[in-house]
Amino acid sequence: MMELATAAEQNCGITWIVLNNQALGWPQYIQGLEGQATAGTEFKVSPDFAKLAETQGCVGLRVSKPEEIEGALTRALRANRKGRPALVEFRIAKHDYPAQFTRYHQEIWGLGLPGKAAKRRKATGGGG
Ligand SMILES: Cc1ncc(C[n+]2csc(CCOP(=O)(O)OP(=O)(O)O)c2C)c(N)n1
Ligand SMILES: [Mg+2]
Repeated sequence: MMELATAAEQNCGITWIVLNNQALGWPQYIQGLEGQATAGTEFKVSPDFAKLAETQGCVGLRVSKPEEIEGALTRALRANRKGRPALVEFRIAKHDYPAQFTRYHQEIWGLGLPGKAAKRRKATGGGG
């Protein structure tokens, strides 16, 4: 996170996009696919990234609805043009994966299919 202050110090015209789903979404998705408990992958508390950016001299913005996207990006780019870095935090859905994503895990990784995943884990020494 200290790069925020450095970027402000150096007047960098850059924007960070943070996609915050308050989860380690992919691992949680795999836990679900494997019928495991979804342990340690979901967080009730996460930093307010926009505020965090503000405290370090950057412009911090938060997007919670699609109609806020354009305004936030316009503001971020306007700040960038003046040499002020910006961070835009998008609050996004936890799992928004297409059906092909499940097929990929099943066919390539053997996840969610009894026996197959365990065999693969043994062969490769893990995953992720
Ligand atoms: C350097 C490294 N460490 C650990 C992992 C294992 N890993 C894969 S996805 C993931 C969690 C990613 O969480 P996030 O960035 O919030 O993305 P999301 O899955 O929610 O889209 C982890 C720890 C990895 N791929 N690379
Ligand atoms: Mg995440």
